[in-house]
Amino acid sequence: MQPLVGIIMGSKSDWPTMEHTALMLDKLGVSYETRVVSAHRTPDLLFDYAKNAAGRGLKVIIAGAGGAAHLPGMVASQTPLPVLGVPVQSKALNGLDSLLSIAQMPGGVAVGTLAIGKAGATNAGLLAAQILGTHDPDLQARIEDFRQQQTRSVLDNPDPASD
Ligand code: RP5
Repeated sequence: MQPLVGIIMGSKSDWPTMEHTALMLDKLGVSYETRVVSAHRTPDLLFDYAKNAAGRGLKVIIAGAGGAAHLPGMVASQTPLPVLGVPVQSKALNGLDSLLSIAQMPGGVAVGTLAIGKAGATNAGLLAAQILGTHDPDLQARIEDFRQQQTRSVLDNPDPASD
């Protein structure tokens, strides 16, 4: 199936975080591809990937990176597609470095920045699906189902001390 979402990350070590993006897209039935693309170690690949993404049929790019996390911003500078950035939790600074590197874009180049770590990766998948859902009523219905299930699972388990 033609991938609609590109999930990229600065290192294979980001996968335990970014797999939560893939899991959410699986749950919602959205096609995607996954690639390691490093801003610092493979800059030429970054430019190729970003410049060719729209032409290859991708609609949204989700970029996860940690530390000096330039990947989302640099990708956003080279594509008209919406780019969502996931700050990966770093060892040295717990991901605050990643968050600020991704969030503090200069005006004129947009990156939609999510929360640090697993929650951000999960929500990046959800947000990408919601973006695609604006032109896909079936997908929008699946997102509604997901939210209703989530609500039901909270309401059906009101006692935090029970199993
Ligand atoms: C970043 O440096 C990556 O996104 C990763 O979060 C971090 C550490 O990379 P490795 O040294 O584990 O490859 O570019």
